[in-house]
Amino acid sequence: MSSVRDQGEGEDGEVAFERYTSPFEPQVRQPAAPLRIKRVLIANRGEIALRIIRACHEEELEAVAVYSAVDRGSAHVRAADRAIAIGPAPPSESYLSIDRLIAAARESGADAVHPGYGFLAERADFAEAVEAADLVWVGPPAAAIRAMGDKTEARRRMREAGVPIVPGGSGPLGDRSDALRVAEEIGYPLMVKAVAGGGGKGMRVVGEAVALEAALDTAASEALKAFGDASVYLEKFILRPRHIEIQILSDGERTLHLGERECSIQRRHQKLVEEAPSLAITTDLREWIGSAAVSAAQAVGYRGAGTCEFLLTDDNSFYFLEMNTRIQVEHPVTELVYGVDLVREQLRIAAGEPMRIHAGWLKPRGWAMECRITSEDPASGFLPSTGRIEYLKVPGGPGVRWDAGVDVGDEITLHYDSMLAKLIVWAPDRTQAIRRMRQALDELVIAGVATNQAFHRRLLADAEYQRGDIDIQFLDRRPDLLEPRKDPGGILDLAVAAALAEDEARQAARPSAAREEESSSDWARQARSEALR
Ligand code: MV4
Repeated sequence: MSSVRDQGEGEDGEVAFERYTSPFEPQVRQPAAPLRIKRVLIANRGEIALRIIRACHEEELEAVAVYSAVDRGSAHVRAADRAIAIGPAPPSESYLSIDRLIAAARESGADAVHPGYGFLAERADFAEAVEAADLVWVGPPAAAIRAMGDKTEARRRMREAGVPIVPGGSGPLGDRSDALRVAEEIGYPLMVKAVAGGGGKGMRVVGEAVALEAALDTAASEALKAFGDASVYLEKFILRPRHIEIQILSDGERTLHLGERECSIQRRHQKLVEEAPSLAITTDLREWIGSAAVSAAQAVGYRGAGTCEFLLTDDNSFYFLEMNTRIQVEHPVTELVYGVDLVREQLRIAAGEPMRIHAGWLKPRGWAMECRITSEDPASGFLPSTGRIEYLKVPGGPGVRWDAGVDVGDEITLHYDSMLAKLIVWAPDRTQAIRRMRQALDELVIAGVATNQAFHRRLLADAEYQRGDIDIQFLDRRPDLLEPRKDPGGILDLAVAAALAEDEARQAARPSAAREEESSSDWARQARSEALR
């Protein structure tokens, strides 16, 4: 079944066999015995809660959902075996409340807790509270979360483990003269970063010495506001790198990597499209960065699924940035090219089972891409939009996966993250994956709330993107992809206004009984403006 020839390439590199749909096949063995956990509480909402519930059911585990007042009718609540109300809409009183989540686990008789991503996923104190309540934590050891959460501590550990880090300071900065001295050593341009940071908060680029003091002040106050810790450190600024991350899995005995994800397509630190593998990575480079990531995980005693983020430059230098000690939003692209269910492996590892994968079997096959569909309107600077999902047509067909936590009738509010769904495709190569994604985006219809769907269509149609000419500044250079086509003369707007006015005049002239209902005239209006985008 899985001889080398079947896997796509013969030993001489010739293509022996082409796969058109999914590479998902038994790279993993079937469970030998029931797991020692039986019932998992999912301390999350939306698509990741649903994703974890599905994995639980495949492992024959019961799934307990939790929900805030506005999530009572959500898909994750309906999919679970049981659901427990944990409070009102504000996250601080529900999905971020350690006490309420532990109480819900107790009440439901759960014996394990999966945090998903976001919310409490990377809070070492939550991991400890779960274990103190005699529950199995489906995540890495609290000590590993803590070590990676402190960026200068992480850098120190990485240096000791021989993992390449960005040249820079060895610890938090002291006073002004200390900062100037370290800065001269590193050279400009450099970056001021928050010790407690991550995800881009409390970060400043400094081009020359005169700008250092102001940058230190703003970074420190931003860091204090965001993390309650004002300490900062310095790093050399890496120009135009790619953002490459490596998926790690460890059962405490063995630590393996499952290759890279290319995450350079982002706007203001929010990833929009991810793919696996990366065009920038050869088989050799994959093993070099992969083994650096394995060393990084081992250096903090990692267990479970995790991701090491790297910056990769044009000359193939790579630098460890940080480790995300959780399952990530973009994990599906790795699942599709490696044929491994990462969430099931997380559950099995947490239950004390060995991983069912082996380094020798792990070889990326084909190409996977993910578009994050958010309720953000490119036409208004990506402002979050709200409303009821009035209509939803989900794309389908071979190699198309739709991971969503929302459904028709759901109200999209401003209480939670704006990601509605992830559209993921797999195809035998990148060109076909792009084609498949474009077709899926053409099939997708979401009405009632503005989304970034049109942005994804512009991006995937772009020649530069198709060539793979990307780095983390790609979208900064291409505002034309972010904003819909501008209509400088306003001709289109005028034409639409004239057509609508004429239409309204005609309807007003009709007998009232024949007049369309209000909602359907809104529909028509929306359809017209969509068509003209
Ligand atoms: C950098 C960098 C360039 N040079 N560090 C952004 C979030 C945080 N994880 C680290 N980040 C960066 N660190 C040095 N020394 C550029 C970024 C960066 C970035 C990194 C990954 C993905 C997107 C990014 C967008 C802007 C800046």
